[in-house]
Amino acid sequence: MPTTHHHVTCPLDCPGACALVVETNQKGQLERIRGNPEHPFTQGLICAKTAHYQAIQEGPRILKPMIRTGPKGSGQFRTCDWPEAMTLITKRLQQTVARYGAQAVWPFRYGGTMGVVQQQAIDRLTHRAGFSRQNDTICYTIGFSGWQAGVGAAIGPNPLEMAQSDHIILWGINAVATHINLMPLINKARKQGATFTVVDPYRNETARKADHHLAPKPGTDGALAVAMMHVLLDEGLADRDYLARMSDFDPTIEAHIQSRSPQWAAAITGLKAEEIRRFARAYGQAKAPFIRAGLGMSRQGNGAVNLHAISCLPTLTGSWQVTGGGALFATGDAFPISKEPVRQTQWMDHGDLTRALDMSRIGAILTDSELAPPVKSLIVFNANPAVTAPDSGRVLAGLKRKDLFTVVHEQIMTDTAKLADIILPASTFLEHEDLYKSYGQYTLQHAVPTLAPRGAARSNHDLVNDLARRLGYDDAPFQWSSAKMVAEVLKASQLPPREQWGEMPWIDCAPDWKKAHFQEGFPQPDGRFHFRPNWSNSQMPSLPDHWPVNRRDRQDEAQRYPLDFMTPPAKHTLNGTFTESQNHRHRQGPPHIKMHPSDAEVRHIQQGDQVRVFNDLGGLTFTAQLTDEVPPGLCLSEGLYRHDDFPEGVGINRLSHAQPVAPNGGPALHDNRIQISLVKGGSEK
Ligand SMILES: Nc1nc2c(c(=O)[nH]1)N[C@H]1C(S)=C(S)[C@@H](COP(=O)(O)OP(=O)(O)OC[C@H]3O[C@@H](n4cnc5c(=O)[nH]c(N)nc54)[C@H](O)[C@@H]3O)O[C@H]1N2
Ligand SMILES: Nc1nc2c(c(=O)[nH]1)N[C@H]1C(S)=C(S)[C@@H](COP(=O)(O)OP(=O)(O)OC[C@H]3O[C@@H](n4cnc5c(=O)[nH]c(N)nc54)[C@H](O)[C@@H]3O)O[C@H]1N2
Ligand code: SF4
Ligand SMILES: [Mo]
Repeated sequence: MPTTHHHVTCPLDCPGACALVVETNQKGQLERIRGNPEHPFTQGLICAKTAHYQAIQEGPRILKPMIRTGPKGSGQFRTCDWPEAMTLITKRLQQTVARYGAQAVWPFRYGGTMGVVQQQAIDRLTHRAGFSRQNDTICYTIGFSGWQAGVGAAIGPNPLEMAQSDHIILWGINAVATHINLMPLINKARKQGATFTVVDPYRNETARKADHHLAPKPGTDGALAVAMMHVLLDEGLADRDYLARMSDFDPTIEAHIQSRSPQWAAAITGLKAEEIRRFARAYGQAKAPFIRAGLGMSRQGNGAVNLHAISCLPTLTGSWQVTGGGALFATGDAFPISKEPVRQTQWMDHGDLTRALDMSRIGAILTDSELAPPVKSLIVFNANPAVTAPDSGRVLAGLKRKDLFTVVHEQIMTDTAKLADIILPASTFLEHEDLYKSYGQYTLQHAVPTLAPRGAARSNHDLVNDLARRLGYDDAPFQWSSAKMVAEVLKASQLPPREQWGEMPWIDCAPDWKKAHFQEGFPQPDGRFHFRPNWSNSQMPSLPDHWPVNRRDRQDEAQRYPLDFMTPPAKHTLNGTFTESQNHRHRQGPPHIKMHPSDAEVRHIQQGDQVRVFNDLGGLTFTAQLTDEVPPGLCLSEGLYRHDDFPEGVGINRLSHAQPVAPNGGPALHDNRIQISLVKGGSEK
């Protein structure tokens, strides 16, 4: 049967934004998804998650609007048609607005799809109607705050240059699981003799492939980076001319770094002083060392401070100046994309600026009896906060509130959808149009639908426009098709219209070499890299340093909960996106916690035992996996699970604190403390 090839983009919240080739058969059915070999960054390689996206596309999707019939959370719904659901939603939103004001409505959205047109489509209605806005803190805020403090913006050398580096350092990024397309670049560089180092508290799959693995304690990278700077200065490996020309480096900063020796850092990081010295030398002696800093390392109470300290290293050595050298945290600011046509921020001002609610604190916000006005209506797009937001205990208490009217627009029956009053069927990326930026590479891509929507599924764009019109807003952007929206975005961004892009649906938005390497200045007001971060929070250290504010540093908690606990992504799932795919769930396996044999032994725990993992927020039952991939004192569980994967009926974020991290908020998802005990005679409720 003849096969048709369609060129689309992976929409998932992943730095790759891979270019995909989707094969359909004569009947228009999905046959296969693979990487596009023509795309400069994808180069034909995609992860197994998206290669098996069929399990979502054709799996147990939500196909029709549904209205709750039983008590909240009972899972009892009846299907209905769109007009009935939309009429009801319109009426309920109007009631909320009339009684409590527009800010009592909270459209909650995050990263289910990363497309420019679909992801934040609701914002234009939020702004027009004066609903509560959202602070998008859950993922990027902490890391970006650290990067911005030094470099100034999320741009840097093209990741393709990694192939030309002679020492690649993956720092707090588990690329094999979360950014697979880095691996061929690393392999290419290694064939030419490059060294590959991973800095990560545990021996993850990426660390297993490295030449060197440094495993500092979580939240101690600032100490490691400053001690490395100490060695670099000491041993004449700093580029003083570059420092004077391109940064605010001065004798006070130098004296501070001189006071932070490898011995000092050894006591904090748990690394040996000699190990730190060796790493610093290898870094300083490399001609083109490339640091790729991940988001994982920023999910700590002191994450912003640590990321800033790391970004000082290529400035100290001047390695920004070399092809294959420098550092990269994210690429998003390089795209000359205006989201104005989608988001319409000019409507934000309603006399007073509407309030912005912190998405990571959804639990606290929904259960706050003092909040004025309270959140009375919640519309969830592109997100599964019941699973992905920290402090699940409170999130669930909030979502279960009888007086909260919740609409969830979803592809699959997530734990959040189960708690909705009305569920609306969402189209997948194969069924709707969009433009895709990336936060890990530099192409802008466009994708048109390749498959007909299943059931009555509709895109975010179409749903938002329908809802807006029903609420009485007939402004032009609420009339536009998604194709018109794409055209408007390109026009506002002063980019060529789609027809002029050529055969493949992408254009290169990479900054030119000089800009990417900051040859003519850093994106800071004074054009210099800042060793002095000038944090808005005066508690934070004024120079690169170790900042002991993590949970381990709090005496009371450290004693009661003696183990560090992290929950980084799993290889075969992506946040909550594949929770309804048996295929992906099977690959991930049931909830297990990695612990060092010595931590298990003192607790009389053996491989495969059921264990109770708990802290002040609550407890969960896991299967113990004894392994020296984690050092003594650190436990971790990879990936997010469905609530019913645990006997307690709550997911992993039951154990995560939601306290905002300085300076700009965001949860320290990999900075929690726990105690573990053996479950005798089965699991507890
Ligand atoms: N403990 C712990 N918690 C974490 C993390 C961690 O490492 N540890 N990681 C955090 C991070 S980095 C992030 S970014 C967040 C992610 O948090 P979320 O954004 O909530 O999670 P996702 O699973 O990416 O996407 C949510 C949902 O969007 C739906 N969806 C996909 N496409 C569409 C669409 O076009 N329209 C609509 N309406 N829905 C769609 C998917 O089916 C999915 O259920 O989770 C955070 N939570
Ligand atoms: N397979 C898969 N891929 C994904 C995702 C997924 O859930 N699954 N999620 C996507 C999303 S939304 C995001 S934001 C990215 C995140 O992807 P990454 O940037 O890779 O971030 P994480 O996976 O959260 O953490 C990476 C590593 O940081 C380490 N780490 C934690 N704390 C510290 C620390 O203090 N110091 C150091 N040096 N390392 C530390 C963890 O052990 C982990 O191995 O991945 C995306 N890709
Ligand atoms: S690596 Fe990331 S962007 Fe690429 S296909 Fe997989 S999830 Fe999508
Ligand atoms: Mo994320």
